[in-house]
Amino acid sequence: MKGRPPKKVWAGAELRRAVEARARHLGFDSLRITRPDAVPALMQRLPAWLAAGHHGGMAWMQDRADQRADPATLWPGVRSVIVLAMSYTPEESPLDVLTRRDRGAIAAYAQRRDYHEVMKGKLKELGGYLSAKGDVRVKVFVDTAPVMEKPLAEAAGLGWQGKHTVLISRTHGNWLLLGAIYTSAAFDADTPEADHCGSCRRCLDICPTNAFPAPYRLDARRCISYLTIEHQGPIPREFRAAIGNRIFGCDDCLAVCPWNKFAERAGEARLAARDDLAAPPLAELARLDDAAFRVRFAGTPIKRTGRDNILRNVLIAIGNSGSAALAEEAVRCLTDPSPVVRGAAVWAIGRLFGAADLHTIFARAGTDEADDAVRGEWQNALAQQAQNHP
Ligand code: B12
Ligand code: SF4
Ligand code: SF4
Repeated sequence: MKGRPPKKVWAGAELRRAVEARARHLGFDSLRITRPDAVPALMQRLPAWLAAGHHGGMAWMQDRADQRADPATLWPGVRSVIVLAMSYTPEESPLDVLTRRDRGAIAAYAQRRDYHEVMKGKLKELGGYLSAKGDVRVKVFVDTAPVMEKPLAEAAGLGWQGKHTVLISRTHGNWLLLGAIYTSAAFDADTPEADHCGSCRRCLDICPTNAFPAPYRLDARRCISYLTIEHQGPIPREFRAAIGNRIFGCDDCLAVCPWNKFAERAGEARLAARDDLAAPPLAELARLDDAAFRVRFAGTPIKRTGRDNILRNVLIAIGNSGSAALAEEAVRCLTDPSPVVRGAAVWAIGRLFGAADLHTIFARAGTDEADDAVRGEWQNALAQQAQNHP
């Protein structure tokens, strides 16, 4: 009896071509390959960043830092790292919405389906394909694993880390989302991309909170993206005015990068932007309870930040709006069950009402406040008014 012909196992350039074709078919815009030991500098740079406290409250950045800095510590079987990118070039400049003070500004990457969901499925599919065709082992990562995607992408030649620390490609600008596949397959590594920032410093100069202690370094504690997405509890007062109407993330340093003029349009339909997230009215967002919040932001990265933190951000935007109509929304939020929401409402009211009104509102809705932090916000708001109108 004749057996089946032995399964053909692909390797090297032939395997790479097959994987590249499948990646394109799946909607990836770029694929490059590097070796796991391609960025030895990470072993010093990540600990230095952490030691400076630049990760703020993101304690998970410290967990497994050794694995983050070294792919082979995360998975000893890795011989090649495949880095993939999907483009999400926005249709309009993300800076336009910043002048519409009654609207919320949402970072471009979050105005669409959660890329974790979109990319994870596709990376798994690609990893499965590679594993089957090459008879090799694979591990797939997007964002949440201890993998440093930007330096690996730079080493693989997908682009370079600009002075704003984000990866820029010559064909897609900085509007790229990254993912990685670690594999036991031995591929030839691609050539790293060189730095093309030159003397430009537009991204450093536009940052509203001065979050870059030096070019190529970011202090996340000062970054509006961190403050509005990751930070738990009240946002430090010193940053609230500078946040403006940004309610989720910030695109300022990305939007001004001159390399974006070469950005090709996004190809992956599942990453198409949702119109209702381009400039949502703050008045609408301030009324979202937990259930309505989950419906409104279903499937987007915003959902993970949670209703209370988003309402906190919305109230800060209201405080920066100068709008009497929105001031009433802030007054309504003084009875919100969440102290972080009430505290932000007090700050907004302190910015939007004069001294007499502020005292009246305090007498009506502030004297019974049980939460220490919210009481502190009242004291601060009343003291500020006393200073402004002695
Ligand atoms: C933590 C994190 C954040 C933090 C910290 C950001 C940061 N710059 O590290 C916060 C919450 C602020 C954030 C914000 C954003 N993020 Co984010 N984030 C991450 C995450 C999970 C880890 C990044 C990390 O490892 N940071 C640690 C630091 C140490 O790494 P680093 O920036 O590479 O640091 C380098 C420099 O400091 C440099 N360096 C240090 N010393 C020296 C000295 C010299 C001389 C030189 C040249 C360099 C140098 O070397 C370090 C190592 O390469 C990644 C996903 C991932 N798993 O990689 C996404 C990721 C970086 N984020 C992403 C995005 C889209 C954003 C935002 C644009 C979202 C938004 N619009 O609000 C902003 C961008 C803000 C900015 N300017 O960085 C994308 C970026 C894609 C890309 N094209 O690069 C990623 C890759 C997610 C993804 N899967 O696509 N993010
Ligand atoms: S995302 Fe915004 S706040 Fe953060 S570094 Fe860039 S410009 Fe500054
Ligand atoms: S804005 Fe200029 S300095 Fe900043 S990343 Fe882009 S090219 Fe580099």
